This record gives sequence, C-alpha cells and structure tokens, in this order.
Amino acid sequence: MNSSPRPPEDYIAVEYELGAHNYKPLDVVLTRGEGVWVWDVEGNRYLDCLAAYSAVNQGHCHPKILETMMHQAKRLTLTSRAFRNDQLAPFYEEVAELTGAHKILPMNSGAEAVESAVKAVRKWGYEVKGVPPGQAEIIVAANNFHGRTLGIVGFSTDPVARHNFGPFAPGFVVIPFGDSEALRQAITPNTVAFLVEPIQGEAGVIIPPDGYLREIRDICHEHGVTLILDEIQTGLGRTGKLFAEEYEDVEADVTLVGKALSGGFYPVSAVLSNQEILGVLRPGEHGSTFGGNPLACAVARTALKVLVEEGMIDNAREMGDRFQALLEGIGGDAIVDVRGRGLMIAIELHAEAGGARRYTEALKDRGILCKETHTNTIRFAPPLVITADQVDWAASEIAAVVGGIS
Ligand code: IF1
Repeated sequence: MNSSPRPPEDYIAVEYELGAHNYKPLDVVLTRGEGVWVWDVEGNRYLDCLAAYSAVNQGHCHPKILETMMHQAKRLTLTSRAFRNDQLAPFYEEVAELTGAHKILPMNSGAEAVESAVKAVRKWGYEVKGVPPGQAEIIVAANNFHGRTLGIVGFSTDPVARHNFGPFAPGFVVIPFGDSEALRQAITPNTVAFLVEPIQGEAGVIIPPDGYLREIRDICHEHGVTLILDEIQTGLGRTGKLFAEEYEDVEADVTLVGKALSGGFYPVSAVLSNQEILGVLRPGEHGSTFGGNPLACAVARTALKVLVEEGMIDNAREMGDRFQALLEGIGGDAIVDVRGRGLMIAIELHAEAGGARRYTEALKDRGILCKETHTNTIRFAPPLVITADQVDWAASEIAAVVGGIS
C-alpha cells in the first residue's frame, strides 16, 4: 500500500500541478495519526491542534472505531436505501438515546445535513405552519459558516465564499449574531426557522452573550419559528458538553451533527429532530446514495460509544479550562483575546502582530499543527483525548512562539 515515502516537496509539487487550488495548506505532508499525534513523511511528530476542524474529537485512528470499520467493511458497506440494513435501526436507537432526538435523518456531509434541514423546515412551513407556497423565510446570522454548497453560500456573508458563484436562492434573512432582539425584529409570518451556530467557529470562535441561546429559544417558541442549531462543529463534546446548547439548558427543534459523528473515519452527518418537522418528508422526496449506509452507521455507533464511555466530553471541559487558563497567562503584547468553550479555543492577535499565518508556521516548526482563521485569529481544537501534560506542553510552545515573534 504505502510505497516508500517521497520527499515532501514531491507531494506538494504534484498537488500544485494536478489539484484545484481551493486550499492553502501548511506545507506539512502527513502520513500517520494516532490519538493527538500525527507524523509527516519525514518522521516529524506534531500535536494536532485542529483535529480536522473537530471531526477527529476521538483522536486519530481510534482503535475501537477502526475495529468496527474493518469488521463492517468485510460484511456490508452499502445497499442504498432501496433496501434495509441491520445497522440503521441500532444507529437510530443509540442516537435517540444519547441526544433525545425523536426523528433522525442520516446524511453524509455536514453541508448535506444543513441543506436537508433547510428543505425540511421549508416544507414544514408550507404544510404545517401554513406559509404561502414559495414564501418561506429562514433567518441566519452574519458571519455564519454552514458549509460550501451553493444553497449555503447563498446565505453566507463572506464575500470570498460568494464571489462569482451566483445567482443564489432567495428566502434568507441575515441578522447580527448574538443579538436576540434583532431576531425578534426580523421574524415575519413567513419565517419558518432561525439557523445559527451556538458558537461561530469559522468566524473565529465567536461566543454569544450569556443568555443568547435561551433568548432565541424563547423567541422562536413565541413566534412558531423552528430553531435549528448547527452543532456540526460545536457538538459531540467539543465545547465540554455533548452539545453547546446545554450550557443554557436549551433544546433546539432541529440539531445538526456531523464531523466527529464518525470520529474522522467516514463522512456521516444527521438531522436530529421530531415527527412534526421530519414527518413532512415522504418516500421519494429526499435522500442520498450513501445516507444511512451500514458502514456509516456502524462507524458512528462506535464513535459515539467511545466518546461517552471514555469520558472525552468531561475531559474536553477540564482540559479546555486548563488550556485557556494557560493561554490567558501568556504575556507580551501580541494577544488581544483568548476565548473558547471546552476545547474550542481561539487566540486573537493584534493586527500589527503580522497575521496569524506566520504563527501557525512557527508553531508547525515546534511540533504543533493549528489553523488561522481570517487574518489575526488562531484556533486551537485538539482531539478531546488530550492529556494535561500535552496541554501544558502545547501552551508552553505557544507562549514561546507568541511571546517570541516580535
Ligand atoms: C472546509 C471552515 C470549520 C461547519 C459547520 C457545517 C459545516 C461545517 C459549523 C459543513 C464545516 C469545515 C469545512 C472545512 C473546514 C471546516 C471549517 F473553516 F470551513 F469553516 F470547521 F470552521 N457547519 N466546517 O464548521 O460540514 O460539509 O464540511 O462536512 O475545508 O471547507 P461539511
């Protein structure tokens, strides 16, 4: 399988020549992962402080998820939903038991879960709420990130995500994030949903004011608007709770999950909701080739099992608090702000600090992989299995770099 590794510049040159340039990755060519660690083709080890944007919460190549994947892959991988399989029902049962969902729609990518939720709440609006055909409105937050499909970038406020991809679908209203009064003002009789991340990830780990989730929950209840919380990045332990909504004891009408739902082994996502909303979908009205396939369901079942049974959610809260406290203690004048919940953390740098990218490059040279978002923010989101010693080491390296670069 793995022929002898080529020099990293070889891989980079081929990617440059043959690959679309829709990313600007760090020039590190990874070949192996285990827990919080990844290794490049030259044998250098790195602490992964991105965890594939929270898709590898359980740590790289978790042995139990791998075992399940290998076992299921030898038995049955894909049948299409034209037939039934023996993994889907147990997946439904275990997801319902863990999350409280009463109806579940299995999909593949996070964006597919978002698009599926948009379709379902629009249909709910027409068939249950009584919105006139074609008039459904969905409210979204400025600086949102919900994926890269045409429907989703159509309601993005990021010019880079939208440039030259139009025309876009109508029916979306943008309000400021974190302002519940703006939500109340934006609601009309045709509003069917408010779609929002509990914490905005790509925007730079933007945490809303205390009470915001509770307020938007109440406003949506008052006005017969469904609350869709996109927990694709914040969910499944990342913020130190199973779902970020738990910090304000809120329950969304629709909760979206993806990424770590498979522990990084396979694209698995789901729309978690109830009969009133997902009951509007009837045979032949929605689906996908791979949605709910036996391999995806088997992998997801084990990914959820180890997340809970190995205490990863509590560890995320404890290690997140530790990590944030250490980062807040970093001196120097480069850091404007340290913010986060659990192990969803960001450092915002002063504009004159020269941009976050140079810090991620310097951290790579010290064995830490992380990602900048926008110009001056670095995100830290290691796998939830990180230990106190690893947190302490990472924080000391970050302090050396952030303090060291003038
Ligand atoms: C890339 C960003 C993060 C998400 C939320 C839905 C999706 C995502 C809250 C769609 C996906 C990924 C996309 C990935 C990088 C990463 C990302 F930088 F693009 F914005 F995490 F912040 N909702 N986020 O974060 O899920 O379809 O990707 O499975 O390279 O585009 P997906």
